[in-house]
Amino acid sequence: MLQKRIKKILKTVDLSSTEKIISEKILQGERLTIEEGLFLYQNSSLHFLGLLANFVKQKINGKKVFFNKNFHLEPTNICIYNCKFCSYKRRFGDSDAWDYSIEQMLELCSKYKNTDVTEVHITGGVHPHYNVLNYCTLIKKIKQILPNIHIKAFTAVEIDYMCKKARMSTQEGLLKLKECGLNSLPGGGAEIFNEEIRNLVCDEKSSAKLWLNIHRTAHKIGIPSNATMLYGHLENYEHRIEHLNMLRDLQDETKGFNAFIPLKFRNFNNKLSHVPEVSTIEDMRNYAVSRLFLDNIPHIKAYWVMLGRSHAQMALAYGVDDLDGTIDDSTKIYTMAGVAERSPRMSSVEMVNLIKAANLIPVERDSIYNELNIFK
Ligand code: V47
Ligand code: SF4
Repeated sequence: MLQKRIKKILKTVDLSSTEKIISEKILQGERLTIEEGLFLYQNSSLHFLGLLANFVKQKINGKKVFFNKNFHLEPTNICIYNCKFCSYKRRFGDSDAWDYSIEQMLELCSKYKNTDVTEVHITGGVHPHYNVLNYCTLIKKIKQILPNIHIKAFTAVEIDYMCKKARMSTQEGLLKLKECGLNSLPGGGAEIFNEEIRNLVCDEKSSAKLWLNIHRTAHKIGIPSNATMLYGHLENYEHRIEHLNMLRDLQDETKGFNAFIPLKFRNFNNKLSHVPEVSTIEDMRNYAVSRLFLDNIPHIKAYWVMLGRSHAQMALAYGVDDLDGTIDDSTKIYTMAGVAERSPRMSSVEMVNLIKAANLIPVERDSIYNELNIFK
């Protein structure tokens, strides 16, 4: 039905021969090549991309749009690295640095006892003093306070450092963390995989190969994860497609990614502040190409804290089926990078209304996309 409707609409539009081939492939469920992905980035209109991306999104997830009830825990903003896009990192002794003790973090978590929050997202700077065993203690104690909470914690970059610090292999470290209560990995730290651009924007942090290997290892031992791409800084479309292709290849191998989250570079108060932020049209085109190219990742997430509420809502027409969570004003990464949302927090009623206003069906999910509440 939907396929027929899209075909009809496409007949009314003046398409190039490549656009005709690509749209036919998408309607038939065939995989796009790197060249076709690049073509979409370089040549296609927002309207064309939106039509196709929305088709794919509806084929995979129908009219459902997912969110969860979550909060973030950011143990520290002290970090050994100096990523040029980062507005968050501080040094020991800086007046706005924080470095919570385990007791302080547990106190923050205690606020969520007897609430319906289902996930804690833990990530922060790469602190020079802490290893896998320190973080194991933290997550074990969180599970004592919040026994049913899903712990989505530590980017591959943090995992890389904490394992090396404990003189463990990545597999040993991840197994230990899993044993202590780690349930999944967030997608951060991927930035952009292209070596040349990665060296320009974050030369010190774990390489693309290491990032991919850590996620590969996690998936193989039963820890699912997300993937991200930081876009809109020094990269070009070829770099973006290269990045998406590396994720698609790994997903073919492991099937361990739940969601892909494009992260728009925000330019406040960092070493790339001279780089203008990309337009909203570019954001929407990027969501749509991601949905079309990543045919094996089930969910495309618009992280509303990074994008703003109304733009996240708009992204629902360009292939996005997930808005992340309620957050409860618990993250500073994007407020420090200059986004308008100063105290990011959305009640589930606000989330439901925002999704319903787009004529879609809000679904509260858990962290691995089991459906908890459908708001018809
Ligand atoms: O890796 C840092 C990005 C990431 C800036 O997995 C910036 O569900 C834009 O990965 N402008 C961390 N981006 C956040 C992250 C994330 C967020 C929400 C959900 C999930 C998930 C993952 O934030 C970093 C980096 O790529 N970042 N600084 C900046 N100025
Ligand atoms: Fe450190 Fe992460 Fe900032 Fe890079 S992006 S400097 S790893 S806190």
